[in-house]
Amino acid sequence: MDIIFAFATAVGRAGVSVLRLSGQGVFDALKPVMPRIDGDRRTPYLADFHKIGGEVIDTPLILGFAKGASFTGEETVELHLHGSPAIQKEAILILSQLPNMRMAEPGEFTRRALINGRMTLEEVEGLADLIDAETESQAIQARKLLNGHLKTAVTDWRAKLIHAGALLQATIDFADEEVPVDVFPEVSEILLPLRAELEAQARGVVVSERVRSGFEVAIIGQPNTGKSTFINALARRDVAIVTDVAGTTRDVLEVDLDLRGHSVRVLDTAGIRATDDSVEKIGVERALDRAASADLRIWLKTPNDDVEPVDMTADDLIVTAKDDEGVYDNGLSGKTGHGIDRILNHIGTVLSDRVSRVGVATLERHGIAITNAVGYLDTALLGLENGQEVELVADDLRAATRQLDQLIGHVDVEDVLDKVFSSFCLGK
Ligand SMILES: Nc1nc2c(ncn2[C@@H]2O[C@H](COP(=O)(O)OP(=O)(O)OP(=O)(O)O)[C@@H](O)[C@H]2O)c(=O)[nH]1
Ligand SMILES: [Mg+2]
Repeated sequence: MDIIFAFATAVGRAGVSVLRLSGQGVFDALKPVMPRIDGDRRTPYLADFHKIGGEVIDTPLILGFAKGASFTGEETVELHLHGSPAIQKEAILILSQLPNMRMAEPGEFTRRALINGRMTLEEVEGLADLIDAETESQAIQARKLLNGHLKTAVTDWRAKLIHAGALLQATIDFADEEVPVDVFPEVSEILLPLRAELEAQARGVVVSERVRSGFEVAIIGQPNTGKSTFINALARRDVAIVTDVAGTTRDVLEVDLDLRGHSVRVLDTAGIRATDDSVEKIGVERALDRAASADLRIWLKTPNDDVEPVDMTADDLIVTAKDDEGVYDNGLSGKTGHGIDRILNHIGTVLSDRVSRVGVATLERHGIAITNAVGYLDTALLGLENGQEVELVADDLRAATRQLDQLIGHVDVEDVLDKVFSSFCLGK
């Protein structure tokens, strides 16, 4: 296998920049450009790095890892170079000229870690998610995967399915004997709670997608209620045009914020009213659409405006707009900042509550497999109820087990791998 190399740190100006090389024989392979390189010596040391037959470009700190003791499981070297774009370019050029060495593909180090049994598929997915994480809730979710919570749960679910299957099998095996045993109540007693648990997990996946992509919070209300002023206050910059002309905002404007540890996309929308202006009309339609599909709505209401602009849910907020003096308990003033903290706290609480419902399954792939498993369980339960042949019911349980197996990488791993690794950054 080739020796692969890539920067493990972001490329660009920095104090230090770490170049990682992995592959059998990497220490010897580096000798032509680093004569003083010294195997997998435990302690870090300095050694000159020079062009082939040319001058020294840098004297990096060297960390050597023996086979079986590195991230990839292969012999690995880390060169801690100065974080200069010029040195980074030169280093890559020099290494590319050495035999059996090439730049790593995105995710290739992790792929090798998986091949060499240093990581499980679940850990790989968790790592990909963790590297992408920008907010606290995204990181918490990723660490669940990385720490093997899903695997523990799947092992438990599998055991239940296998237990139920064994009970059914017993009725097949002892069918000829005189003792008729009715195992069906016991089997449903195992399967029904399992079904409920799996369904909850599948619902959690939908939320976890939102954790990753960002929750949408729509600001809505009649024209001129201060929606754009409010989003500007949240963003602390002039995102939206503010004028005293009713109907200023037409397009939906989006601002991405890290709100109390959650990734949130706040939407400023056109003021909702009946209008003959064709452009404004489109804006109002967009406002209604986006408000309906948002995770949360904040309605900026004036005291004489009583018509709900869209269907509001229990978590949505109704605030009294332009309450500069702080007269109302639910008041908001984008001008003075009154009420903003209360609104942010509310959004934070609602989202934290939703995030807490995310289970151990967090990726779309998990949701699909679990939903499929629930489908097989439903068929099995229906079969039991209708006195279907026990063999057929047992088949459904096995099919459900196979779906769950996919979660922890027992089957179809290759399909998943390409998708996972393509999302990795270079050098991981
Ligand atoms: N006193 C006071 N005036 C405000 C407040 N928020 C906005 N305004 C004023 O109200 C007018 C409309 O503000 P916008 O923020 O453009 O209102 P909007 O809801 O985005 O309006 P449309 O985009 O037309 O729907 C402007 O003149 C703002 O200066 C507030 O909290 N207090
Ligand atoms: Mg506006």
